[in-house]
Amino acid sequence: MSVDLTQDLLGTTFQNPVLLAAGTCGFGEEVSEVVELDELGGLVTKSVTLKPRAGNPAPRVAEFRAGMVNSVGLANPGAEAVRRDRLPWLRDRIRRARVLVSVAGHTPDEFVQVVRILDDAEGFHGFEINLSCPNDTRRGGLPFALDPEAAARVMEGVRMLTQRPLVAKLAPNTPDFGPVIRALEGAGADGFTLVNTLPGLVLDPETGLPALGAGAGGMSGPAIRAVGVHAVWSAAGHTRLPLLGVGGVARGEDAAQYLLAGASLVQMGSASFWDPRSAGRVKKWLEGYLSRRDLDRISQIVGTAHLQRRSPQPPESADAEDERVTHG
Ligand code: RRO
Repeated sequence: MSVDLTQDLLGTTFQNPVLLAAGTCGFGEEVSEVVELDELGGLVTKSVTLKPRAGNPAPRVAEFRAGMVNSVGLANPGAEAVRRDRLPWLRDRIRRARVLVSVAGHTPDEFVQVVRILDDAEGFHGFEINLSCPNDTRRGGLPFALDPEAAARVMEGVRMLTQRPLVAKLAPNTPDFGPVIRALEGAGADGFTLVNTLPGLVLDPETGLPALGAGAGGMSGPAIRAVGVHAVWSAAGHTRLPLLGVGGVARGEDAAQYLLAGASLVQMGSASFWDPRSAGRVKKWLEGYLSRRDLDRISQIVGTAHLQRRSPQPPESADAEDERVTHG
């Protein structure tokens, strides 16, 4: 039986729900030798700032058993160069995958200026507004996503400039997604990506120094999957706007968790660094998953975990007891 992996959201159709996450595929061209980009649902570019940024000192990534940390420091060529040198490649080479351009800045005005420069260019569908970079401390305070009022100022500014879909990328380290989701929805967001990396530190016990040149960084990979799935699950209780899940998706089973929790799309980051073909495998696994369940459309599973929530019950059988111990 053939199954339908398409997802309709953000004013377009994604041919399947598997995207490459911001910061893991450059502007597409960098990975085009090893990834069949037009087979993906889409990709999100490296975050673009107003001026070029050189980024942080090396090493910029370090692995550990359950994932990796990065502190790239927003290295990118700046908005004018992205418009001139990068978007034309995407316009000419990408037909079926949908492209979101990630936008970052130190101030609401920087986001506005980036969107102003890029908005009428070709080669992309919408913007992912990165309100949650953990490695950009120049603002001196919290990432925008942890300050609902500041986040809303960014969103209001960019909303006034563009008709394109605006997806806000949120931070994982918040006790409650409600306030920031309400603020951003009120300011005109069209959807949410959950989650960016979680602040983390890896030390080298031999040198006593951080493994990353910049010190601390953002943690990603399998270690944050349950954090991301929980974030999507919580966000689904606060909004009916579409959700994009990201964090530790390496296999089809991981993507399925995000979809069941309420994500319409998933993004892959660290896993596609480690194996560029992993996105293709996730897609294939999802097809088999639907067939095994006699379902014909991927949209049928989105958010269904909320319908099936088990009410807590005391164990009645030996099996139930086993289960409780296993998960305890
Ligand atoms: O460039 C980075 O260091 C970076 C960014 Br903009 C981000 O959003 N998340 C991350 O883990 N690293």
